[in-house]
Amino acid sequence: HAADAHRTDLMTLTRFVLNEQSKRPESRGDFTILLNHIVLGCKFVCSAVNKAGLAKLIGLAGETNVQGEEQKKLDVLSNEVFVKALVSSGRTSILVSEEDEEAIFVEPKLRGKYCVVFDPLDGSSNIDCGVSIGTIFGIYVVKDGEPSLDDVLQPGKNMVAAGYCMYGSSCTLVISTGSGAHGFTLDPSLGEFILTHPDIQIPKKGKIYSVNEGNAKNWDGPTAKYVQKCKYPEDGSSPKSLRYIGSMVADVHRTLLYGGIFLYPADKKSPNGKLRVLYEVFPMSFLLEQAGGQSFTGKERALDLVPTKIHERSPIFLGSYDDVEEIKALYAAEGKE
Ligand code: P6P
Repeated sequence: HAADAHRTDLMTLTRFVLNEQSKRPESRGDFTILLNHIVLGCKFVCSAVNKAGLAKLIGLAGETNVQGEEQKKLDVLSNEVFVKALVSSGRTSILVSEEDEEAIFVEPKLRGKYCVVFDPLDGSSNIDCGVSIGTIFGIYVVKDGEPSLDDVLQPGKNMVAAGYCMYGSSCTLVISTGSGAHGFTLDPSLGEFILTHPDIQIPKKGKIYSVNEGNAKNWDGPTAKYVQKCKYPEDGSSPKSLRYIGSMVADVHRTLLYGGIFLYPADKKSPNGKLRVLYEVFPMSFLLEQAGGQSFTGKERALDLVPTKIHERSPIFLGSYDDVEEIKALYAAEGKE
C-alpha cells in the first residue's frame, strides 16, 4: 500500500543529499561529509536545549552544578560543539561564528574546500522561557590559494548551501543546496532527520507581518508607511495579522510555511538594522528565494550585498514575493522624492 511504502521508504537527510550530490559528477562526497558534521552539531544542540529547563533545575547549563563547577551557557557550549565538529570534518578552511569576534582559520592539515558561517544558537535569550530558538548556517566554497577573509566576504548569492535548525516542539532542519528548500524533522527514536517538507513553496502573498512594533518610533518613512498599510489597508482588504516571536528562526520558519513578511528594518538607533549579514540575512534570504519568495535590504536584493566585515549588519525585508514587492516600491518611491 502507498501508505506503507511511505512509512518504510524513509528519506533521511543523508540519503537526500547523496541523491542531490550524485547529480553533480564532480562531487566527491566532501559536501555530504561536511553536512553530516553540521547535522551532528544540530542533534547535540537539540538534545542540550531540550534538557536546558531540567538542567537549570539541577544546576547545569549556565548555572553552577552540584560539583560547584560553572556550567557553560548553552550558546557557548553549542558554539564549541559546532566549531569542533566542523574542524574535525576536515572539509573546512574558515569558520565565522556569531560567538567568535575573529574568523577561525583551520590548521593546514585539516583544511577542506568549504567555509561555514553560522550562528550556533540564534535567539538564545529566549531559552529560559521555552521559546523556539535555532542554528543558522551558510556555506561558501573557498577561492584558490591561501584561505583569507575574502573567502567569506562574498555576496550571499555565492553560497552553495544554507539552512537552519529550529529547536521547538520538534527539531526541524530546513536546507537548500540550490535546488529548492526542503524541511526535515528529527525522529529522536532513529536519531535521523526525515524529509517532511519537500520543496517548500512560500505563498505568493501572505496575511501576516512580523516586526518588532516597539521600534516604530525610530522607523524610516517607507517602513512606517508599509506597516501602516498592513494595519489600515487602503484597498479595502482586511488588515494583516501581526505575529512576532522575537526569535529569527521561528519567525522565518512560520513565514516560509504560512507566507507573509518578516522585517527587521533600519532605525535611527541602528542604521544597519540588527541582524547579521553573513549568518542571519544571507542564509535566510537564500532559503526564501529557493522557496519562491524574496529578500530585500531596503536598497538592494539581499543576496547581492557584498559584506566588508564578518559581523556586519543589514536591514532585511523577506517573505512572500508580492509582499516584499510592496515594500520595494515604497523604498523606490522614497528614492525619487
Ligand atoms: P528584537 C534574537 O536576539 C535576534 O538576534 C533574532 O533571533 C531576532 O529576530 C531578533 O534578535 C529580535 O530582536 O530587537 O526584536 O528583540
